[in-house]
Amino acid sequence: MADVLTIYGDSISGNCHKVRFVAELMKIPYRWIETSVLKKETRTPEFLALNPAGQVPIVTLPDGRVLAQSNAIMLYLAEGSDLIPQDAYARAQVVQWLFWEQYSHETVIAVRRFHKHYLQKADADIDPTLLPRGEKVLGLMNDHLAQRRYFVGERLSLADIALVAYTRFGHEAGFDLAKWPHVQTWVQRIEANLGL
Ligand SMILES: N[C@@H](CCC(=O)N[C@@H](CS)C(=O)NCC(=O)O)C(=O)O
Repeated sequence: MADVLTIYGDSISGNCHKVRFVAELMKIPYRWIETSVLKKETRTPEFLALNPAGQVPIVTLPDGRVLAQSNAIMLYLAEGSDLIPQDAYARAQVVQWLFWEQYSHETVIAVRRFHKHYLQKADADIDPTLLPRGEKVLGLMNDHLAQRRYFVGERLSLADIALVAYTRFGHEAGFDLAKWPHVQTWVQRIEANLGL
């Protein structure tokens, strides 16, 4: 057992970046154990004993307890901070975006990025629905951000961190963010907030 938070993460994974971003914003000391998906390090018996789902990120707490799912980990680490609004409605709006990110955004942008950029597949060999679905996702975000600086309220929240994790790599998924200028400006703003 370590005496600090341990993050098992893959450096190429936006889901894993989310956890690191929040640990750093919260100034939580942590150690990072690089766990490569491409090298199948999420499939070893040791890793599967920690997360039977065979996915990163996971964290182990100093007392040995394990937590999986990037957005659940962010919620745990950010508990009590301004990254989670106190107002019940605003807080639920953040959670609304976290669910949308996992169901509608990550499953499109992150998946297309993985196939195009990391598996180096030709466009013709990638699920053809991902491109129009990604354009729809980015269009929805662009509309939302037209009059707003952040996804919820007037300040950085977990909604922005979850959504920026893969949006900032949109070009690697084949999406030129210049087509969605409010998204592009917001990505720059959130990256500045995160010190990137
Ligand atoms: N919903 C999960 C998704 C985790 C996920 O898809 N992790 C990928 C890396 S980004 C992974 O470990 N893939 C290996 C696999 O599924 O076999 C989360 O948000 O943490």
